[in-house]
Amino acid sequence: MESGMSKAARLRGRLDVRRPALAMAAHNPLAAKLAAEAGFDAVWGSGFELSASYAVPDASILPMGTHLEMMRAMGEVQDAPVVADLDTGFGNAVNLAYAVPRYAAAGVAAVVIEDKTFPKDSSLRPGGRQELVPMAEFQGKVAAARDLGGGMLVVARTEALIAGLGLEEALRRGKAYAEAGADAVLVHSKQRTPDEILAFCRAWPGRVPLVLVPTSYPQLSFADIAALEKVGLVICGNHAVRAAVAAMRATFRRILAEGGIAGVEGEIATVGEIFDLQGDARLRALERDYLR
Ligand code: SPV
Ligand code: MG
Repeated sequence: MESGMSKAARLRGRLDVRRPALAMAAHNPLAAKLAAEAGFDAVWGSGFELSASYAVPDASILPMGTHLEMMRAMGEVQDAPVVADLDTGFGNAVNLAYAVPRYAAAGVAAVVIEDKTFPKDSSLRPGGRQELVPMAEFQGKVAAARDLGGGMLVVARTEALIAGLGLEEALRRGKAYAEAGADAVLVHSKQRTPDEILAFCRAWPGRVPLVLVPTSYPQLSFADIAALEKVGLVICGNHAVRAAVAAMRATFRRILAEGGIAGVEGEIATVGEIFDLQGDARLRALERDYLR
């Protein structure tokens, strides 16, 4: 299996602002495998998706170990680099200093940390609590992740636009985080149009590539983003869990409404497809080679 460091190097080489890498969110290893199979360059180890899969809010409710083990499992079943969403880093810079080597040991290629206070609230939640730590404090977190991350990419995420602090503050923070050693800067927005993000991208001096999560402004296509020549990675932030919820809801309701499972048979994955995704070919090879 390819090491996390090798995946980190591959992802680093893929942060091409003329042809940004594309990451798909995942909440379990099966979703990660499907994202890689579809052709995404990376898997987004989304805190929102993982929280949703436990049916709890994305508000620092799940412990680090739950997220860490999921990142390890996602990396074990497929080859795309895992970009782990560490939220605020599970506390202050000291907490982060203990967390980061564990993510490196789990085979993660990149960590994303955000400049909100711990415990965090979901960026997209209407009326959510969006408070930021002082810029210098977050620079310390970036430095800790860079120094102790064993070669993982460090993506510093500013929530200045989410917190309503405006373009100048978002740019000030983004630049400060790049100076502190971030490999890329994620800038998030929950505006329904891309105007705010486009203004940020155009003003960005380009010292390191940007990362976007266009959930709120889906009208901005990958081609539009590439044309900016500032963005190295685009993250589809929650499309695995939303697709899964829509498909399960429709299937479950239909089975009850139709009084049986025959109607959905042609519309859901076959049992054979699931065997394939479980790695049945490897199981057969192991049986052949070792079962006596
Ligand atoms: C996530 O997917 O967990 C993210 C992106 O951090 S967002 O939910 O839009 O904040
Ligand atoms: Mg998150």
